[in-house]
Amino acid sequence: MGLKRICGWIIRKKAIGRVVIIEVSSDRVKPYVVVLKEEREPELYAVGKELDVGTALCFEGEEAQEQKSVRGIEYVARKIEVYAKPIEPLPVDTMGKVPALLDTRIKYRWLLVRNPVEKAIFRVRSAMLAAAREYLSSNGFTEVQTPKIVAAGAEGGATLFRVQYFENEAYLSQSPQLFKQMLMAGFTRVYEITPYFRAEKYNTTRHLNESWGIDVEQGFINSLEDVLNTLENLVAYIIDYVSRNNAEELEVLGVNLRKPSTPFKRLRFQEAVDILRSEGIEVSDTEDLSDQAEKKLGEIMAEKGHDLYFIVGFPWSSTGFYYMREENGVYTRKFDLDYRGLEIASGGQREHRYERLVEALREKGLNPASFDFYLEAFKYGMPPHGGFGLGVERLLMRMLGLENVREAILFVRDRVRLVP
Ligand code: ATP
Ligand code: AMO
Repeated sequence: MGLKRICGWIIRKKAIGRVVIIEVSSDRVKPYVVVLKEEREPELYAVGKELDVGTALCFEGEEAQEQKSVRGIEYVARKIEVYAKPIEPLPVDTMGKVPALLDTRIKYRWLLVRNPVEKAIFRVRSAMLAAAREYLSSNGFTEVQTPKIVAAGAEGGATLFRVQYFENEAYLSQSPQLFKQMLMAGFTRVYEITPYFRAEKYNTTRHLNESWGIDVEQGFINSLEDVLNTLENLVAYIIDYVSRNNAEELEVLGVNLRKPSTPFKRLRFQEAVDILRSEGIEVSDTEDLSDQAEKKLGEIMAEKGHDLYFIVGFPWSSTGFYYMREENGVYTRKFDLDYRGLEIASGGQREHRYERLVEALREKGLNPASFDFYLEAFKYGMPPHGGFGLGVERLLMRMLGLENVREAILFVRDRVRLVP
């Protein structure tokens, strides 16, 4: 066993007779439980008795022979060093016994990460990204970084945040889309873990104004299937990785995760429309599925045993300019990946032929001149390629059964939040 030094914050203190029990939150999800007995360690007992919840300390000790606490790992301390005492009582319950409203949780997230549930969520988030990096790098993808201050948006003008860039108008990047495609001029596989900045007009449980994506692009593809394979294997790998490495987090959160089986079900967009119509849901042939339609489809697919499923072949009228169109021109090679009725990723095969791309920009009412920097990359040997953006918060939300996307990001940027 041996002596160990552990640092953290007191989240609970209990005095029973001549024993003081303090629970210390550190980087593990379960607290360290330090039992101080007047009889056994009178000096430490005297120190411990005076400490308040919120104190930052380190202790040296060893795991107790007999583990009696159900809440954490019991330690016998040999030394306690106090680093900082709270100057006011804490505004929230860091032990996690008293549930806080979402608004309070968001405001005090930096303090509540002392509590096992909040800590567990963000440790799983960290593991998700580690898993993604592990999967992608071991499959030959190069991690890249692209600019976040840009001259043109990839996902339409409506959700762009403007910034003054010296004498020019610029925007915050909505998506690394254009840049990851440009890199297909010299890499065959890239990925980026990146923020998306979007001035979403709606206040929903699944939209943030600053969110994160795992963005992938791969070249020399034979068909869209190559891209779908990458995404389903990536998602299955992430879920499996978390289920193997984060047992303690999942236990605290009461979540039972199992690796989904691959391949995921592929549904044509038109099939999805037909299914929904047969259930009496009104859906358009030319527009993206509504929030309600997405949810309903999730229920129908769950009944058939599909938690995760692709919707492939969105109509051209509903997509960005960069997706490859099918021969008939009506449908595209754009897909979504939905997880229990929530879109968690979107992607497709791109138009890599220069003339067609210019035509597509015009058809979407965009000025090709504003995209010169992007179009140039298609002049010198651009292979067929495709990719996707996988929403980190949305995937985490579904994996852990969270109700609001705001629970899946440490510092929330939404319509009403610019601090902390
Ligand atoms: P993407 O990431 O491709 O933008 P998404 O999942 O973010 O997809 P949106 O495309 O932004 O979803 O929204 C889907 C549709 O739902 C849009 O037509 C949008 O107008 C509508 N919508 C979203 N939130 C609300 C809301 N709170 N009230 C009404 N309509 C909404
Ligand atoms: P899309 O716009 O669908 O596609 O974004 C990809 C994924 O990112 C997540 N996401 C968001 N999550 C929270 N709040 C938001 N405001 C938000 N916006 C997007 C979703 C979504 O599925 N360029 C394409 C990707 C590609 O084709 O490669 C794109 O950005 O989970």
